[in-house]
Amino acid sequence: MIPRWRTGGRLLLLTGWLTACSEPEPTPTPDAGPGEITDACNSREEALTLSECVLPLDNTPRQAYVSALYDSDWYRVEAVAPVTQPSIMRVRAGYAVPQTPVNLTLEANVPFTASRPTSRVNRHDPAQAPSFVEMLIPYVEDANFRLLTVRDDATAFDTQSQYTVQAELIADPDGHEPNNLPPSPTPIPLVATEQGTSGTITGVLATEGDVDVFGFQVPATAKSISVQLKAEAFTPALPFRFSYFLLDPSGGIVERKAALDPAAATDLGSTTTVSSEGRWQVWVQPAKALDQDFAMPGDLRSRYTLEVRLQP
Ligand SMILES: [Ca+2]
Ligand SMILES: [Ca+2]
Ligand SMILES: [Ca+2]
Repeated sequence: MIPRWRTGGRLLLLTGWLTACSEPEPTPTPDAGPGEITDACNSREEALTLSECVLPLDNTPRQAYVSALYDSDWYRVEAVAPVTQPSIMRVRAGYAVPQTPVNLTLEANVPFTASRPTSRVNRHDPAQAPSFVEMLIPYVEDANFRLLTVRDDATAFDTQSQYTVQAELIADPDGHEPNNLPPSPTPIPLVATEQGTSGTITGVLATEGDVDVFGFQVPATAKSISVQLKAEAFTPALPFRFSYFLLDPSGGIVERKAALDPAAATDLGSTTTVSSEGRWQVWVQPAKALDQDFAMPGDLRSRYTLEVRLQP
């Protein structure tokens, strides 16, 4: 039996959802049961073409049902004003009810990463309360990177409870984005000191699949390169461990360091003999195996400091 407060909540939410739709909806018949829930935005094509499938980037909550076997709801995220600086789409989705059989899955393509979609799943015991999932995705103009799907991770559905999905635009706290690709590294300005030549820069692994690529020029007079990557400890712990690669001018990886504990402060370092002059690179990214091509989550707090020092 459904508790009365839960039924009332569902009716209230359904009214709000119908009001939010810009297109006229068929009026439910008085005896409309859960099996007659209006379901829209069921394909990639609908998300790309129908105004009712737009999720505005102003955190307006959108409510709907995962209401049938294999129901998958598609949304197109649209900025409400021109985006003029590197920005992040923060997307949240979940159920605000005490119970649902749906393991809500939020899926999206992430720019600069492997072409298959990235997903976050709220996998929970059906008797336990569900929670929300969140993704931080770099904002790009390409509509294919602003498509989201909401579904169950298997075959469950829920005609009693609506999920909520909402998206907002926030500034990327990393001042050097986009720098995920080797052709566009962020230059580290080097300054001569008595101990040698060095440069320091900061960044944030803020988004899904974030890689921060830095470049610096190594002259023939340099004999060794020291790299140091530092970050404070975070509570709760970050969803990743920091790591860096040092690459020589040919693109070969000559150093690879990874932190061990995501809850501890990061202090990684290496000293490498210079094999050739030219532009060397440091890639800062979440630690993962070389053969793992999925996108790691980002975290808005994860500011780090990277120092490069050249010794004569
Ligand atoms: Ca649906
Ligand atoms: Ca970054
Ligand atoms: Ca980056």
